[in-house]
Amino acid sequence: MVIRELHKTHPIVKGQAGTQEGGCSAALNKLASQHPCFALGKPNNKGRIHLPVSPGCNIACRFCERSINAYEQRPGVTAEVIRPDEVVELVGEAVALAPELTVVGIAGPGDTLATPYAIETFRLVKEQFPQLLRCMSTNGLLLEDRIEELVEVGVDTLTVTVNEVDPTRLVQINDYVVYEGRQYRGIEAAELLISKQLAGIRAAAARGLMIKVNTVLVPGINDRRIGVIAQTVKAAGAGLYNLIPLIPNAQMSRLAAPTCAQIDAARSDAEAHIAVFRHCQHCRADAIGVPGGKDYGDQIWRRRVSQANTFSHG
Ligand code: CLF
Ligand code: SF4
Repeated sequence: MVIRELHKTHPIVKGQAGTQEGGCSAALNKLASQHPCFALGKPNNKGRIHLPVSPGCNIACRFCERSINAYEQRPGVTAEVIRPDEVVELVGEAVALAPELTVVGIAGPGDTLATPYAIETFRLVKEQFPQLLRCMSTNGLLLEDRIEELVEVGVDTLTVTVNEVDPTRLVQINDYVVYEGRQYRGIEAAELLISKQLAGIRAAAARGLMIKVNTVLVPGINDRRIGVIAQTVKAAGAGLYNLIPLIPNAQMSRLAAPTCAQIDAARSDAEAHIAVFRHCQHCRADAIGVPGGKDYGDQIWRRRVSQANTFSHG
């Protein structure tokens, strides 16, 4: 029922069959030409609009530094956080300006499931722009718990960030986890996060969602573990894998970013187990346009600011 409804809206994901290998790769091939972050081989020149509606988070990655500014080009940064009731106008404006847009994504600046706004936003986007793919990025802590709602609001593609599958290493990357009102630290937190992420991937795959896993490549912690991580998430139902090189920030500001050789080696390790996406641009949480190509962010956000000023002085 769910898969049928999804196909009715997006014929390009027709044939997707959850964990079944053949169906999964057929869906991946279709997405490869329509979704900028599922392009295998060359970039496909499609675009995404990120809606920065999710300010909070329920875990603490040691490299995370969420910021409100207009200049940094990295995840976790947005010029402003917007409300779900602002998105229909914004997406309408972006679609009129940018014919390349095929995807509405929500990627922060915090976690999309730590607050209710992403699900609320996808519900509105599904009603008003059914032709656009709906893409959500999450740390996966609440993925299994919220999977039915995600299916209901028509999320098509998911990115789950899994930085380790060994709790003794994840403790070096993750500071704490807050789940059901309780804070977990150390190994207990790492074990909880890993088990919730893998259960979430399995649940999403069983519902026919296409899943990409992102791993932040942290030299000295997980750079030699990418084969095991890729193999584990593939077995759970992920169809695609992407490495995000560490941007040294926050508690990890003294670490070195991975070298090109380390990134290449890690991608090869992953590719032995799962298809690898190679065109990631470490997008801002409010990015609009083609990743690595034409960018409409300035036009859209500046216009909003100038309209707001006109209104307030007006
Ligand atoms: Fe956005 Fe992420 Fe969806 Fe793409 S970005 S939520 S999957 S629509 Fe893409 Fe940007 Fe890399 Fe993300 S290039 S950071 S992988
Ligand atoms: Fe930051 Fe994302 Fe990690 Fe949350 S899940 S702490 S927003 S990097």
